[in-house]
Amino acid sequence: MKITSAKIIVSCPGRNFVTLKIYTDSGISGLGDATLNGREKAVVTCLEQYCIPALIGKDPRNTEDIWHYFYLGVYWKRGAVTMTAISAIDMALWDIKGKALNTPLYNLIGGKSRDKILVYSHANGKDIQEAVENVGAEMEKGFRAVRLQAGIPGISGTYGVAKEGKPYEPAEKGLPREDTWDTSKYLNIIPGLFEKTREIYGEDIHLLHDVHHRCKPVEAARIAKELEPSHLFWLEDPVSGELQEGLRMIRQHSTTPVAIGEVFNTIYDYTTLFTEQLIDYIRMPLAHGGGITHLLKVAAMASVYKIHTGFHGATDLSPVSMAAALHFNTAINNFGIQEYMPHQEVVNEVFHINYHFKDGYMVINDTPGTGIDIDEKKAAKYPYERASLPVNRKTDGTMFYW
Ligand code: EZ4
Ligand code: CO
Repeated sequence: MKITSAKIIVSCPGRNFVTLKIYTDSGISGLGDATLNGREKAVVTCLEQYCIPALIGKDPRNTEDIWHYFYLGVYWKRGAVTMTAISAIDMALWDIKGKALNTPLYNLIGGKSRDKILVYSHANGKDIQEAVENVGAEMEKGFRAVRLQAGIPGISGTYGVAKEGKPYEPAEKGLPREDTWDTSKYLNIIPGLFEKTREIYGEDIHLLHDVHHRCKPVEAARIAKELEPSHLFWLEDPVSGELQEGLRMIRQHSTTPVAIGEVFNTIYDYTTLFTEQLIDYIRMPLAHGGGITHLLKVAAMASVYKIHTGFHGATDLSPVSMAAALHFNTAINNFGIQEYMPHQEVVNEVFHINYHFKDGYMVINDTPGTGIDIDEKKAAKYPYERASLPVNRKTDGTMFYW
């Protein structure tokens, strides 16, 4: 079998998605998600100019060799743009492999460890009261795990909190919006949010919280410690992962489980975190962390250190990513939980999805490969629109770093 061509489909059904489609001489094609929120066109260029020309003529079944060809062949290893391009290629090749063997992806990587995938949804509100009410709404929908974020009084536009009842969407059209951030105000609010939530709903719901890398180690240790009585499922991205050592202080002070890595892209971002058992969940998704080939290795190493997966699953990952993740989660033993932020209805016009939500879990069909399809005519109806994630300044105007 040989790769004959590849095409990139950029579409904006409500938000931007980049999809790689690889064609072969056997008539089988495969799909990979190449979406990198706010940097979509950089990945398009990387694929178009550098990767696709080198793919033509290769045997698509050689996923391991092709992964290493692109990882090593670039010389400038790693980085979000390069790794997203490699991830998309890898995902598409595993899709082709599954279709060629007429079997769902999960069968190629271990078969079924489970029939359904535990997912968590998002609840947020402009203040504690609204946020707490929205946890109840998610529980009514059947979710058994909910990520909870609340607006912070005195801070305009808290990241992770929807505006005026709209569904939460991290990127906004145009150039980055500038928000204000004040960590001390944030630290004062969050423990009370969870205390109130537990008071109302009890212990029979998993609660998660995302810090979005906003704390220094000592602040993260404080919030993790103060949240201990609320028994979180996890505290996400408590500090930025640029310094893996930064996670040590949190561990020294609290038993709140920690998840990190939605912005990581290789196993080398995790080595200290694994060997010192500084975290409990890996967030690095298939679309940014080197695809199935690399995440299988990351998950295997994590399992040695009793660490589970908890893949990123925000709306800026396309349904192609979600389907691939559900196969992956079906197969591996050390799966923990999957983030599930439902896409807008219009996304289903473009992507024909093969999974559904039921009673707190996702179920994936056993169509061969990843089993997802794209309607290119519909995709063309929604041209790319520039969108950006916000940046933050402290109340005195300084760019917020930590
Ligand atoms: O900020 O997907 O856990 N989920 C998150 C997301 C991310 C966006 C970035 O593109 O933190 O909301
Ligand atoms: Co996050």
